[in-house]
Amino acid sequence: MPQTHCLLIGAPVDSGQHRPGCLMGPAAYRTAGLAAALQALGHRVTDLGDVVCNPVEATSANPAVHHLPETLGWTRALAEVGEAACVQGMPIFLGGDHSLALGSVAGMAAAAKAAGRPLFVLWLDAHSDFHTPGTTVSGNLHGTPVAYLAGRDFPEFPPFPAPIPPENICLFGIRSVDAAEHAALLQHEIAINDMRVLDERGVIAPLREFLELVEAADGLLHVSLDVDFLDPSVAPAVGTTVPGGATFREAHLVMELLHESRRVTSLDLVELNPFLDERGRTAHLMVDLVASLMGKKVFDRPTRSFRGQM
Ligand code: B3U
Ligand code: MN
Ligand code: MN
Repeated sequence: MPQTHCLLIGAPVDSGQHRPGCLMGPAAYRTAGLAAALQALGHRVTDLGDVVCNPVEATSANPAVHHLPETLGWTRALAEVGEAACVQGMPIFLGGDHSLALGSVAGMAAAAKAAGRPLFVLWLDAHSDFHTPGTTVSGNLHGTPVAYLAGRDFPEFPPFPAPIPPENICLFGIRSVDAAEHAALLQHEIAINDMRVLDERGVIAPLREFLELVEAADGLLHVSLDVDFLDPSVAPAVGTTVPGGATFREAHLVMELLHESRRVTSLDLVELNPFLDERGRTAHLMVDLVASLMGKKVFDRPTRSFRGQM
């Protein structure tokens, strides 16, 4: 099994929403043993520590938008750290709320552009996060990163380095979409695997379809895993719980399929709020999911499927 150099990037971002606690996320992942879990799988781990945010003075035309200077500061800092890290190995961003992906994906897009490779994004989330700073009603910028990476209108932000074509974006697990996001999504050819689709087709077929596109294009794949992708019964430590999410087993299966694809080049772990956790169970589940993504399995079968061996 080829070893990966995993670069842990602490992103204690709390400014993309109102409920305090996500800034404790990086410490919770470290406490739950993320580095040891990766090392046990044979990977090399470098913990780059926590990134520091220098706010950038700015205002938004939308008065609902809050903490814009902090979010701009995180976006810039995380894009820089991420772009530098991905030439050494696989950046794993330890969030922090989902606004951190404004920076993490910008860094990956800049690196992909420099390498002349197409970037694909898999968004595992209850929400579509497709607001712009102009359309958000809550003013919570954690609801905006997919729109930013798709190249929508973000006048307050640096231009996205290389907007990601809609067919390279896959939303997976969504079940909460605001009216403005819904209208905008209909204008884009983004694959929308909402829970209705996953209930009917399961997780395997839609995910394989997307992974085949990545493979055919020899693409890089960024995975953004929001805790609320999971059902709140298995992952309670999140501010915006939405019932009807992925089960424990579905989530592991997604991670195992991603591992088998050998395509994942960067990862966000977002929205964990350890203050809302029950004896660390959500943090531990997230660490276990990363382990599945990085090759942990019950039986180490050499082939993609079991069929050939039966
Ligand atoms: N779409 C809503 C809710 C939301 C988005 N992302 C999260 N919640 N976690 C909003 O506020 O933009
Ligand atoms: Mn999200
Ligand atoms: Mn979400």
